Amino acid sequence: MKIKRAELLTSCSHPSQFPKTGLPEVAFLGRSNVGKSSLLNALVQRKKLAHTSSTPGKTRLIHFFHVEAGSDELLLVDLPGYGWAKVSRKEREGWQKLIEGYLEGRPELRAAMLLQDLRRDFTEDETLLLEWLAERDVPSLVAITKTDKLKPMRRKARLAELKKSLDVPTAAIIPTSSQTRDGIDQLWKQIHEMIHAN
Ligand SMILES: Nc1nc2c(ncn2[C@@H]2O[C@H](COP(=O)(O)OP(=O)(O)OP(=O)(O)O)[C@@H](O)[C@H]2O)c(=O)[nH]1
Ligand SMILES: [Mg+2]
Repeated sequence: MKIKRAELLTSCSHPSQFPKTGLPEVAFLGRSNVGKSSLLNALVQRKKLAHTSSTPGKTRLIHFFHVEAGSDELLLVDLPGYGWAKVSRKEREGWQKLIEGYLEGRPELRAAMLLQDLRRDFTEDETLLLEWLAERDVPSLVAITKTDKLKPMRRKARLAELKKSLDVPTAAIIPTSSQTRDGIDQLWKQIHEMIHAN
């Protein structure tokens, strides 16, 4: 994929700040530390565009990235991760409101990409989120992250387990690694299809 543009458009702490470009948007959702910001960087071939950290909870605002990839122009939206215990309840509720405010009131949203670490099992957080999206007619896909962390045999077995365990509808389940770029081309293909579906 030829990336012609990848830049931070704006970072928002409140829905009133969300940009009004009218461009199609693809959002990155998932547990803290699952690799959302890293996968976004891998997609746009920029190591440090979205800030990543080994400390969970790095992304606290909604970051909108303006991207031109091949013939597509879109916004990739990096959302704060959920499930991070080390913040106050008040702060956590604030993020939740921000994320829901985005997901509920965003006609530009064409697809939600839910990330899941290959080494962890799906929890209710993921299945409820996928159901919630389906109820609102937001197409979703699951990106399994950090495939480089397991050896090929184990990787294959884990993937099969995860696929089998997920019984909610989603467009695709794609194994990825931000480190080896496993699955990146396939993700772009899915994104392209989703932003052009009506
Ligand atoms: N080995 C490996 N490590 C990864 C991969 N993707 C992310 N990581 C590491 O996982 C940690 C978290 O990555 P982030 O991209 O910051 O995760 P995030 O989901 O954006 O986290 P929050 O912003 O806290 O929600 C970092 O230390 C990354 O280097 C991957 O594909 N392979
Ligand atoms: Mg992040």
